[in-house]
Amino acid sequence: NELPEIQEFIDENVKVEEGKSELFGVAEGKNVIFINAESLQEFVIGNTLHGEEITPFLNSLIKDDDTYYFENFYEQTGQGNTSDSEFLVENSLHPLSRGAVFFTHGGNDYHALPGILEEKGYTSSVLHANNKSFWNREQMYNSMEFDHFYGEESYEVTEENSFGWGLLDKPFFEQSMKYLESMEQPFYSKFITLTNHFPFDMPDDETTLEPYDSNSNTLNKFFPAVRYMDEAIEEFFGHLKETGLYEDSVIVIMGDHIGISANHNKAMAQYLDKETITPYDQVQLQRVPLFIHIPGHGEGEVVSKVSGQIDMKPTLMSLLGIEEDPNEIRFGNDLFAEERKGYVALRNGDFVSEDYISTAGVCYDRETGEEIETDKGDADESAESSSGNEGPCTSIQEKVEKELAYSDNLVYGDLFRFIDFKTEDGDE
Ligand code: GP9
Repeated sequence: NELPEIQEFIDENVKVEEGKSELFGVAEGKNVIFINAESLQEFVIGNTLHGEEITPFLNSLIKDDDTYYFENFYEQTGQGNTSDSEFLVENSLHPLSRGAVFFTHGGNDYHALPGILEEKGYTSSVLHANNKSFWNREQMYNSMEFDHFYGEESYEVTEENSFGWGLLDKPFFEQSMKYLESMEQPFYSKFITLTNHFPFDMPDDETTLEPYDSNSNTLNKFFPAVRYMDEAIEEFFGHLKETGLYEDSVIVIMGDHIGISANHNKAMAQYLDKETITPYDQVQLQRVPLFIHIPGHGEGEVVSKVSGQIDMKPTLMSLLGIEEDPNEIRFGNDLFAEERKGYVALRNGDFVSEDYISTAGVCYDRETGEEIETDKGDADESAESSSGNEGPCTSIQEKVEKELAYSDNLVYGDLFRFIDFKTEDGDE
């Protein structure tokens, strides 16, 4: 039975002296509107193309006192793309190193956010204008105890309002309002956007930013598609304000995974005005935006600490004032807590800590991108370092490997079956 060992690792390395953050309960009883922003990467935020802001609305949101914006927030997905990001958010567990956990372990027991929120009187739903069976969502949403799933058939999709992957995001948000308005409150609703999806094709009459000019058609088209997403989210905020739902809700906007792969590095280097995209840059490009917008809060700021998608579940629980079960298994932290584990493990075994970035076994200074020389085991140093090859990344790397392995074992062994959550079944 590996569970005690996993619990011990979590107590010592993840929960540490976390305590309650000052923001615990600040959004108690509020609705949570979570926008899973398809392929939205951090490098476009605050940036320009042809002298124009790419994301004017999101940029204005950063300046809004009601917004916490996390500028060093990393996506941690594997081959399951969007579904992996959902898995990370709902469970604070890692997706798998191969395949998509939504497909391979959709029938497991989990202790996911929707089920926890249900015990606090929340109704949960997913809204996504795509085929319900894609990524085996139907089964996995049941396992994670979502109450409702509004898929493609819940929307009126016509030739005029769809393109590429299907219903465009603006009519998607507009048509979703009737479901949101009729939902029992408080609710937790996740909106998964679709238009800003590879290959980033857009109808001409919806394009308000000219494409980029490089050898990558994909990167070129990415910018106008991102601009459309920015406009769609702005319109959605407008709908929320018109219906009065805005004041009673916390609105989270999170990029789900990268949109531009390393295959487009030449064009990416051209856009970012770099000679080349180094392995260090590649990790930094795994940053996706995270906005936590709390209307009326007034104390928002730009947060620079290192964070990741695995932190969303404990963060949302804390904001909503939900006490954690003593047996809670999670690999993320409340983003507003003082003490945190201090690193973000990426699915391929790379990691980012406050001071270092490690990729393919090479350790870099996170601020400067300079490679850090490791001790190659000089005779002189053998008294201090018995193992040789030790550098500042070594001890974190060991934790990262353990964390990923423990998370995998929980999923492969369906180990949540064996955990007695005290808050379930009216035990408390
Ligand atoms: C499909 C949408 C996109 O339903 O969620 O998924 P992706 O291909 O990005 O994983």
